[in-house]
Amino acid sequence: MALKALIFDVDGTLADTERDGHRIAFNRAFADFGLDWNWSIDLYHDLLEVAGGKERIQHYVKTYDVKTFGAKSPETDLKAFAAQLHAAKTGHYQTLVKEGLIPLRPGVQRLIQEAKDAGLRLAIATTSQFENVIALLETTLAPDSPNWFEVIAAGDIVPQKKPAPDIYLYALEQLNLEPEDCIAIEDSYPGLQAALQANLKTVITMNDYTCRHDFSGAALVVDQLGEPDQPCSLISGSVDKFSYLSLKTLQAI
Ligand code: XBP
Ligand code: MG
Repeated sequence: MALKALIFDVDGTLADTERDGHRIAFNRAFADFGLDWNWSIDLYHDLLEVAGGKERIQHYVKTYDVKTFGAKSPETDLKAFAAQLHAAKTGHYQTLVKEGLIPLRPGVQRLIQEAKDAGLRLAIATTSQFENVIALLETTLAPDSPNWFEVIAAGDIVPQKKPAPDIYLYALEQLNLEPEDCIAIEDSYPGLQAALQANLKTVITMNDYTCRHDFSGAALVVDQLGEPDQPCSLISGSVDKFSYLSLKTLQAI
C-alpha cells in the first residue's frame, strides 16, 4: 500500500497525559467544587474504561454512588453538573500542560518529523477536548505544530466517543482518504476498537495504564515508538527486525 497519512491518538500515545495530567486536573476541579472525591492512580485506571472527561465524571457518580453534596451545582442535573466540573478540569489541565510537565513519549517527535519530511499527511483523532490537544502540541512539539495536522478531530465534534469509530470516520472524511491509505497510532483497547471499526490498520504503543489491554487485531504492538538510542520492544506483529518504529517500518506493515 502507498501510505498517505498517519492518524494519531493523543492521550497515552503522544504523551503519558493521563496519570500526571488529566487525573490531577480532575482532582483539582473536585477540590474547587468542594467535593471530597479523590481519583487515585488505581481508581483512575478503572475509570479510564470510559472515554471522555464529562462521560467519566457521570460514570463515576453513577457507579460509585458518590454524593455531590457541598458542590456549587445542583445535584439533580448530572449532565450539566459534569459539564461545569469538566470546564474547571480543562482549565487545570491546560495549566499543567503549559508548565511543561508532560513530555512527549520517546519517538513521537522523530516519527512525526519523518512523516512530514516524506510528505505524508497528518491528522489527530482523540476523545480529549480540542483546546487540550492544542496546548499539548504547542508546548511539546512546536508553537506552530497544530498547523502540521491537516485535521484535528477532537472531543465532542462527533456524538459517540471511542470505542465508537465516529472520530476516525470523521477524520477520514475530512482528509478525503480511504482507510487503506492511512495508519492509526493508538495506545488503548477503546482506541483500537474505534480505529478497527473504521477499517484502519492500527499500531499500538502501549503504556503503564494500557499494557494489559487486549490488542487483538492490531497490526503491530510495541512498548513505545522508540529512538535509535532507545530501542523499543516488539510485543506482537509481523515485521522485519527493527529497533525503533520508523516510517519505513510503517510503510512495510
Ligand atoms: C482520552 C480520553 C479523554 C482524557 C481526558 O482518550 O478518554 O477523556 O482522558 O480528556 P484518547 P477530556 O486517548 O482516545 O484521546 O477530559 O478532555 O475528555
Ligand atoms: Mg489514548
